[in-house]
Amino acid sequence: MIFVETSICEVFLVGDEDGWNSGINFVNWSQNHNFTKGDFLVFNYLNNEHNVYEVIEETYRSCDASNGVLDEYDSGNDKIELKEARNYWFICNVAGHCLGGMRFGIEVKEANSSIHIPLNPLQSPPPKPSHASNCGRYPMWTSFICILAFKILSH
Ligand SMILES: [Cu+2]
Repeated sequence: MIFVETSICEVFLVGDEDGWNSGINFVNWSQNHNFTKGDFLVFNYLNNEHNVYEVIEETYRSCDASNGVLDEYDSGNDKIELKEARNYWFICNVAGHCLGGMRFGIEVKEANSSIHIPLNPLQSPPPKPSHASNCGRYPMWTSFICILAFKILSH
């Protein structure tokens, strides 16, 4: 398999099959993935129980969203494109949830243009259900199919 990294995106389902919920260690989750500019995060949750705030680091640390809020999402199925190579910080702003662990920060890196050729493709791990590739360069409906595909895979 040969692919050019700049032409793909990955879609990360936050919390994997558990989704964006209480009782999950999202710092652990975030540390198990590498994020590249152009990738997407998908937050799945019941929209009357949680929400997603993109905040500055200080707000992430304090869990006090009275300031430092960059964006708010509450659809229950929020797909957020990581458009810039920088740090992103996310919290749930339902009372107590951020302090209870519904928060994480990620470092989004610039895409590099190197071509990857796995030395032994037969031993490559199978694709994980939490991400799908080849979405970024195609129209939105293709991204939707990507999401659909990994939703089906993760059930
Ligand atoms: Cu919450």
